Amino acid sequence: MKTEQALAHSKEVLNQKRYEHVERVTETALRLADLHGENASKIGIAAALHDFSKDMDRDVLRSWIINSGDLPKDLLHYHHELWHGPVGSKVVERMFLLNDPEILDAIRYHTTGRIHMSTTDKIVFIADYIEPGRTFEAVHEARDLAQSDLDHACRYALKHSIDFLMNRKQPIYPDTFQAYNQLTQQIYK
Ligand code: DGI
Ligand code: FE
Ligand code: FE
Repeated sequence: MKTEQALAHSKEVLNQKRYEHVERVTETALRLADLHGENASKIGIAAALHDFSKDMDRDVLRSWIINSGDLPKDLLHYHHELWHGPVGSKVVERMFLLNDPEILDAIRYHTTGRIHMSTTDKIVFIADYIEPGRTFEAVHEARDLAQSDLDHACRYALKHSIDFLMNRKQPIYPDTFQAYNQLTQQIYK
């Protein structure tokens, strides 16, 4: 599969606004890959498919989590916004016979992050956070950091997501804390 084909697949299942977001995330991810000297082919596909399951019905997402052997059931006890990444990785694996763990994991963890994120995970995660359509206050600093250092940028985004959720009295999924802790310890050791 190529990035262009992956985008076409997403276009078929997403509403127009969501698809335009996916296009911007893909462009941003490709630019970051180039900037940081990473091979862009898998990063482009992962970015183009990262929200593939975002418009799926909530009950369908729930049943994928219940029925697919290796998705953690504890997701069901957290915000339903967290479901589309893990389920999306399973859906594209099944639909397109995609079996590359680098691509599937970047899709799976694009919302929460995880401990020891791969470079592909980090680029898709931060591209989703900083794409040009994002307007929240922290985005400016995150954009600057993403130019120079992906670890700093992801740590900054995770910190702001955790702050944001805590201020709204929302729980934090453990993968998000683990990603934040690991990057913080790595950077400030
Ligand atoms: O799918 P997108 O809208 O492009 O972005 P996303 O996949 O990053 O979705 C993020 C939403 O998930 C955001 O509104 C915050 C919410 N959320 C709920 N619980 C958690 C969480 N985000 C993180 N990182 N960790 C959580 O525990
Ligand atoms: Fe998403
Ligand atoms: Fe997204």
